[in-house]
Amino acid sequence: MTTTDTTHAATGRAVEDFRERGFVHVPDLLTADEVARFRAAAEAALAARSRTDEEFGTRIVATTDAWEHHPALRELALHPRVGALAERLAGMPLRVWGGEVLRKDPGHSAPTGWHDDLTFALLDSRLIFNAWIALVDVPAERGCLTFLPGSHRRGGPHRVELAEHAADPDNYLFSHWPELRWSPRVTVPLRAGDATFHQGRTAHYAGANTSDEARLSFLVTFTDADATYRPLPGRDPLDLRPGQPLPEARYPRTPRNGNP
Ligand SMILES: O=C(O)CCC(=O)C(=O)O
Repeated sequence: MTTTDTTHAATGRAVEDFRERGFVHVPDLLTADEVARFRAAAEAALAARSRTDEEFGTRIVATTDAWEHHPALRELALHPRVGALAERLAGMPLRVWGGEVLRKDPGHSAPTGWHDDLTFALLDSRLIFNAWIALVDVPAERGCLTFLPGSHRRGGPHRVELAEHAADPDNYLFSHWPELRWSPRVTVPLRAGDATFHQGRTAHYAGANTSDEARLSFLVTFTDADATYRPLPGRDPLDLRPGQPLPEARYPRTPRNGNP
């Protein structure tokens, strides 16, 4: 399998989709060999240490800081092909802010409710976004992501308080921005090795896994290089001061693969 030519992909529709629609589907981001290797690393990382999300009710099984503890997953989070594409989509210098394995088990999962990632982001940033990389085929019934195109451009506050989400986890976006309920929804099934990139303000959702195989993905979170730490009420997990720039040693600039 050939991988996406990031130069080609990111100079045309991909950049436009990411900026105008708030998300983009990138086929063949990883080769088949890479998928096999990173999938094995992802399974090993989950077996070593994982937790099941009960807070948001998604029952996603996730790692904690996997990209910092597992060399192969660090390689994926800092993959030059992924980083170069991310910078072209963003049009600005970036840092890697996180890299985690996510698994939704068949028969024991729930939908990931409608949300935007900014609500939970521990950053003041010009741009924060996720690359959701499929490590197995993820058709709709396995719980791929669904987006509201253009929702990142909605008016109103840039982000709402975390308490709004806590008060009404599945509906807080629609309560605050009622027009979103009537937006077209775009569901993006992924083949193993494909990815979607979505902005932190883009409303999205994922279905439960109703298939008979696990949904396995790797999530890389990027932020603009000048972002600063911003704890949220009741959530201040990092050894950083509010307003502190992100330390390069822990949150490195995205490597690039030679693309200008
Ligand atoms: O994988 C999921 O179900 C949710 C992922 C998500 O919300 C995200 O990548 O921002």
